[in-house]
Amino acid sequence: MSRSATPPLEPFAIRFGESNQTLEPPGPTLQRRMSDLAGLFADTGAWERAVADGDPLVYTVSSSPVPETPRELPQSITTIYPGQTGGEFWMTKGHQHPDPQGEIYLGLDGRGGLLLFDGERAQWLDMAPGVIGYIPPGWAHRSVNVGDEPYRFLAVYPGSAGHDYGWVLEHGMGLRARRGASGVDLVPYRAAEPGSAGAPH
Ligand code: S6P
Ligand code: ZN
Repeated sequence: MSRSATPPLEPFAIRFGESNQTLEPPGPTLQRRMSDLAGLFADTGAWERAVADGDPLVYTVSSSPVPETPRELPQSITTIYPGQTGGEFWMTKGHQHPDPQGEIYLGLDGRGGLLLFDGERAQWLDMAPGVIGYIPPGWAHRSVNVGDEPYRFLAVYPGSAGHDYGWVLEHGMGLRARRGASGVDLVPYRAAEPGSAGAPH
């Protein structure tokens, strides 16, 4: 049976797990380490050093069992750990949805930012517990932890939307979020520097 022919789920309740870290019942979970973020931080040398120095866990995504199939409405909790690489705050890879549809993020814990880019315009939304960030169709999105504690949010998105990570590697996100003297400095996007092997990542 093809995925699109899968019948819709039956109704069921989904609850936040302990400390908002998971959804219960749980679905798939993924972990992104520094080595998974090749080509995303502007300072490639700092990124290479961080990979060599323990390859830290940067973020996790814990989903409910609702599948990424047409007409379903999957959800996940992303936890981004605090840190900076080359002065740039730790962040998600960022992606476009190939089938452009809206998405919402609800801030749960910590302090973050939602960076949106439509290929020409960049927007930054401050995220905190209780704030809903709306992602309109066609805007690439990346989340950033700008605090000293884990930043955690719930995402709810259409199951048919898909995920395109190559678009962000090619086009960037319009801005970069760096730690500044008084908090967050949003600076114009520049591509990642070539790596120590001389080739761009
Ligand atoms: C899915 C939604 C989030 C992200 C998650 C990780 O559409 O936007 O669940 O997948 O925050 O970010 P990324 O860019 O690695 O998928
Ligand atoms: Zn998304």
